[in-house]
Formats: sequence, structure tokens, C-alpha cells
Amino acid sequence: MLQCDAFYNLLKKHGITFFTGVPDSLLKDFCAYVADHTDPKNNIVAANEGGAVALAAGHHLATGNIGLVYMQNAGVGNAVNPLVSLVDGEVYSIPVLLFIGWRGEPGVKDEPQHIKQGRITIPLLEVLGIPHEVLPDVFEEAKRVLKKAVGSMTQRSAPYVFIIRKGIFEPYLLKKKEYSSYKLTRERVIQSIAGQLDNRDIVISTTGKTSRELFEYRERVGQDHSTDFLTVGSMGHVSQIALGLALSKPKRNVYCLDGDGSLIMHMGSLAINGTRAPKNFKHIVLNNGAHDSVGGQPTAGFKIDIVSIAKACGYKAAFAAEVENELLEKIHTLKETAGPVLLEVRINTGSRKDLGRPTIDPKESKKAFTKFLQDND
Ligand SMILES: Cc1ncc(C[n+]2csc(CCOP(=O)(O)OP(=O)(O)O)c2C)c(N)n1
Repeated sequence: MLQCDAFYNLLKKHGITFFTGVPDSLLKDFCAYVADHTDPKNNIVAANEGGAVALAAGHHLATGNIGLVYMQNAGVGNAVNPLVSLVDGEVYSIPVLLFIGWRGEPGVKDEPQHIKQGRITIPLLEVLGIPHEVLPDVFEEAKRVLKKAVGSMTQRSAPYVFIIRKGIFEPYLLKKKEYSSYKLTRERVIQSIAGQLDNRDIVISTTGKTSRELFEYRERVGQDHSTDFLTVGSMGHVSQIALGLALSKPKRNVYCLDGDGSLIMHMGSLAINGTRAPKNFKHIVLNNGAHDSVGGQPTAGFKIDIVSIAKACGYKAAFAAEVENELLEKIHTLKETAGPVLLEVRINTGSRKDLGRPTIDPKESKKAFTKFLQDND
């Protein structure tokens, strides 16, 4: 295993002192160390992975230094465009060091949404023409490959990738964690919402623990899962799946359970929801100000006004709740108000230690969900 402090200091020696990205559970210890030891102006949790590549490009243009971009391999898709058309050697030729968490590594057990991404991670980098290496877990080896990577980036003036396996970095607990005083938990809100829906309503839930908690709620109360579409991958796209459904199924209410990280990742979707304006579109944002599902790294969630943004994008109504009574009242209003309508619930981070994962294969879930839609118009 690599000690976060030793590797961070090594990066510093090579002049790499600017960090940006979207967090991943495989990188959470390294990212926590970076957050505790880097001036916040040089450590930016980006909206999405493409934005992080562009931020590192801007940093290089201004300083001549190489920035480090961290992401889960799921985020490579978001980053392909700036990797190919901005920093690539055939365009502006800008060096960037990428840390890519290898979910779904062949031979390592993982969830369905990670399997293909894990298998194609290295072939994808080959197609992109970006030199890459699996980061070794022995310090002297890591030191050697980092020197080689910096040499390559400097000489080619182009990106280089380290693929990060599970368990490479020693555990490190974030010290500068910001605690919020909100009392509601994500699980409690999901339970309150799901418990008040009509039996024809459908729920589209976002990536990470939201979908896992919704799945477990249905199990606990003995309901089947056919009313729910769990967006297990495709982070940030939940509201467009919901919009597609709402427009084609105008006689049903569509409840979109979003996260703050997910909403911010593709916030432009709000403009499309607000201007397409289906009356049956009900958007709920579970705002804990963090990427809670992958380690709790902060988002801009508590620093922006989601209610005003939704209204400015054309939502017919938008409001917020942060305590139990208010939540129940606002869920009622959400149900009664013609959409597009948004409810932001301010919540705390955290989840049950024994939280499970969906046990139904995505294709089986899809079959049950589409059958539910057909059977009931
Ligand atoms: C494109 C992409 N980038 C990163 C991830 C890793 N990831 C999974 S869940 C998650 C955090 C989601 O945060 P938020 O929407 O705020 O929900 P929370 O976990 O806080 O409930 C991240 C970063 C991913 N699945 N896909």
C-alpha cells in the first residue's frame, strides 16, 4: 500500500500541486489527504470529469504546471471530449496527470454497471492514445513510474494516466470534514416520499446510495420494485430519464429522486425540464452538500440556491424543506402542484453501515418496470 502523505509529497516535488476531479470510492483516502493538505483554491471538486480536465488545462495555461485530475473510470466518458479536443497532442497539447479509479477490474467482483467499464478502461485509453500505467502499490516502484510519467508529460506536452486499483492507498480519514446541522437523513426522506405515492406513480432514482436505499425500502415494506427505475450508472442523467418518461406518459406522475452531486454534474438539464415543462414532472433533490456515496467529499450543493435556479429555468414552482413537519407538508404540496416542480430537501450525510445493494439484475428490473407501465397505461 502507498502512504498518502509520502505520495502527495512526491507529487509536490514534481511540481504537481493543483488537484481537481470528481471523487471515487477507490480514491477516497488519497482525495481526503489532498483536501486536508492543499489550499482549497488548488483543490476543486468539479461539476463533472470533463470540467476537471478543462480546469487542469486552464491551470496549466496560467502557470505552466501540470494539474492532477482524479475520477472514477465511469467518468472517462464525461472527459473524452476535452481529452480529445482540448488537451490532446493534436490540438493544444496540454499535460495533465489523470488518476482513474478502476471499478470493475476484470477478475474483481463488482456491480453490473461497472463490469463493462472495467473491461474497456485500458482499451479506451489505448484508442485515445494516452500513455497509461497501473499505479504500483510499492513506494519505490510508484516513485519510479511517477518520474517516468512526469518525463513523458513534459517531453510530449500531453496527458498521462495512472490507473488506480482498489486498496492501493493506505486508509486516511478526512480531518477537515464540514458537518451540517441538518437532522433529516436521505433514507428518512426516501421513506417519507415513497410512502406517500399513489400506486400508479413512478420513481426514477439517482446513482449511489439513493437507489440502494429506495431498493431496500421496498424490500422492507414488502412492495415490489416495478414502480422504480434505479439509475445505477449514468450519474447526473436521472432527470433526463425522468423527463423522457414524463413526456411520454402524461397520465402518470414521475418522481425524480436526484442528489446534489448528480444535479450539479449535468445542471443544464434543468433548463430542458423547465422549458419542456411536463405537468407530471416532480423533481426532488436530496441535498447533503456532498458526494456521500463515495466518501462524503463536498459539492457546491450548500453554496448555491437550487430553488432559485429551478425557478429561473422555468419550473412552475420550487421550494425547500429541512425538518420533518415541513417535509411532509412540502411532499403534499409537491403532489398537488402541476409540474415541473422541484423540492429541495436539505439533509445530513451518512447511511446505515449494513446498507445492501439491489439484488435484481438491471435487465430484469427494466422488464418489470416497462411491464408496469404497459399494464397501467
Ligand atoms: C460519471 C460518474 N462519475 C463519478 C461516479 C462515482 N459516483 C457514484 S455516486 C457519486 C456521488 C453522488 O453524489 P450525490 O448525487 O450528491 O448523491 P449522494 O451520494 O450524496 O447521496 C459518485 C461521485 C459515477 N458513478 N459516475
